[in-house]
Amino acid sequence: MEEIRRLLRLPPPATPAPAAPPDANLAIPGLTPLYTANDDFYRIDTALSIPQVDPEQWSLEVRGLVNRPFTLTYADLLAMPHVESDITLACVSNEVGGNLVGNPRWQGVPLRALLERAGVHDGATQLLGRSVDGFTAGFPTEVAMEGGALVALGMNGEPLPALHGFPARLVVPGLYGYVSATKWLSVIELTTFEAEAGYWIPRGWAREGPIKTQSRIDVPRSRDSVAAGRQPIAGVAWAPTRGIEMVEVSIDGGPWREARLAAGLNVDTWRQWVYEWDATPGSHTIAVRASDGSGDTQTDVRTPVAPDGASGHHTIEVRVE
Ligand SMILES: Nc1nc2c(c(=O)[nH]1)N[C@H]1C(S)=C(S)[C@@H](COP(=O)(O)O)O[C@H]1N2
Ligand SMILES: [Mo]
Repeated sequence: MEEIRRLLRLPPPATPAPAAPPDANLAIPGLTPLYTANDDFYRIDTALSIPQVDPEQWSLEVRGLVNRPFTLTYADLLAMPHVESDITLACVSNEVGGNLVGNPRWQGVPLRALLERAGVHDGATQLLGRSVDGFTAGFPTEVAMEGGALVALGMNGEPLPALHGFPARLVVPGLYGYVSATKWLSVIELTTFEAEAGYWIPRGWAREGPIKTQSRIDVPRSRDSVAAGRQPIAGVAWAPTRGIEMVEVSIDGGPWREARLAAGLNVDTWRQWVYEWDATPGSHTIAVRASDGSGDTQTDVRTPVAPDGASGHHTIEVRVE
């Protein structure tokens, strides 16, 4: 299957993503890159072996509470106008400071275009994605209608890697993957939340999964030793659909001081940030918090990842020599 995939060419997007502004990338060693490479992108799978889907045998069905159900082949999807967009995807199981988050450039067909073609009934409150492997994930139909959500066929300029859902998956800005990002997608079903719950819901996870505003310190690493003097503290912060407005850093429980934000790509992606610290010898605690476009600032209340995502400030310890 990898042979077939490697020979495929995605069409040039009818709506390309804007080029990243040059000041979206802070050139700081150790800082997370603005775009996450496919090979570095985190993976979450319930399937024990990765589905190997032959795109010639595969199809995508849109059905359920719709006026005009239909089925598309991979060739049909390639022939439709594609949109390119940068969307940060995060896992609900990401611990504060964790790595289960990434920011690729996706390419695909707007989910809304498929729903408009199908004619969704008023009572269809839930859009449930079904995978060839039996996985399901559901989210409010109105989120799909707001636009931004994609049936993604491409990731960073190439067909989706098998590990990330080839030939097609859903990507929905602002929602954790467990309620939205169905890989190896085979059915888009318009239904209700009462009729059927997605895979993770009866296993103790919240029915709705908006991504919480989060920030992470990448530089320095926790328990690093650094030299006294000017030392950048840098990382990324994300609040998909709301955008990041401010990032602040606190040293040893002192006052919150504003970090410098790199330019943003759009409200759906993470933003790099840096704070120039005048490091003095000794042991120090560094904490970060972000404020989003709704004017909300990250709470310092620590909650576990279940049922709806971790909260709290990422905090690290460093030694200054
Ligand atoms: N078919 C299928 N799709 C899935 C999953 C899965 O286990 N199976 N995991 C979901 C979860 S929990 C997340 S966070 C994202 C992760 O996508 P990735 O593996 O490409 O990072 O995919 C979602 N889609
Ligand atoms: Mo996840």
